[in-house]
Amino acid sequence: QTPAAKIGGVSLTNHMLLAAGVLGTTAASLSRMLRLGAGGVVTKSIGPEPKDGHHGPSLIPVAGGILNAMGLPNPSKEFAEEISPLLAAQKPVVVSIFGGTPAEFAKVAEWLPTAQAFELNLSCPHAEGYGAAIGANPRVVRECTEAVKAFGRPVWVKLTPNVADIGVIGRAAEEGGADAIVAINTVKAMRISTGMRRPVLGNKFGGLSGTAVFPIAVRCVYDLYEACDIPIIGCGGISTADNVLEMMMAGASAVEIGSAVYDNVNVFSDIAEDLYAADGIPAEEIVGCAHD
Ligand code: RRO
Repeated sequence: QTPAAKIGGVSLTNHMLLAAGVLGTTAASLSRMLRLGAGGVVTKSIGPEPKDGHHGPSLIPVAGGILNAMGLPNPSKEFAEEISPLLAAQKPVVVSIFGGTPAEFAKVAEWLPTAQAFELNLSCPHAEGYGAAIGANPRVVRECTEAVKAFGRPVWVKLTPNVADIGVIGRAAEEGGADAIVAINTVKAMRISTGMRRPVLGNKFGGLSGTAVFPIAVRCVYDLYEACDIPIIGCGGISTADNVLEMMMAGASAVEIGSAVYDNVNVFSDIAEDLYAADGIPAEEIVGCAHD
């Protein structure tokens, strides 16, 4: 049994969404992940102008995960148009958007009048002028949230772990009217090639995802559950049903899965088999129970 769940204003077919950025760059791949068992999907982030991204190498496997500095590559308005049939079909598709100012966030939101919900990317660790560069400022987080909330759709705000107190940023999103918080985006990180004597990534540093960051994500969700009164969606290194339960115990009402999809495209249905065995999970008893 895979219970449907309404989280942060979005009706999901189960508690697990595809995280932004991973296999979310085309309408076809988003549809495929829904067919393969994702309870919802989040698109690759759409920005106010087309962007090529950083020069390579832009994604490398490291112990316990993946290090990336893609550089927010996206075709901007063209991608908004590409996914509009999917949105019109009322699929559980959350549209990730980014900008450098509240006005730029609003510009992108305006292209997507049929979006089920927006996920504001205020958390990419290697995006000058975007992402964590502005997502560490509570005032900016509140203003960007307000600017998109004005379109009358549910707004989720994805946060960076690369701040001193993630609860402060979560509260700023909540004050701006956010319907949910997503935590976490990738952890700022780098590797150096000892043979080449230079950083491996073309951008020098990037963001770490995968099982290595799971304990960081659990801590962030735990902190946010104490600080905020809106639903939290846990993200970061989840690859098993037990990881999903642990995230829920920290305070997550749902989760997003990214890196694990690279290893196993059936990860959603595989986890669902364990998570919903017998009578499913009593989510209302589990969420936040580690705080009791
Ligand atoms: O495109 C990227 O390089 C990227 C983004 Br937008 C993000 O939010 N997080 C990340 O690790 N990479």
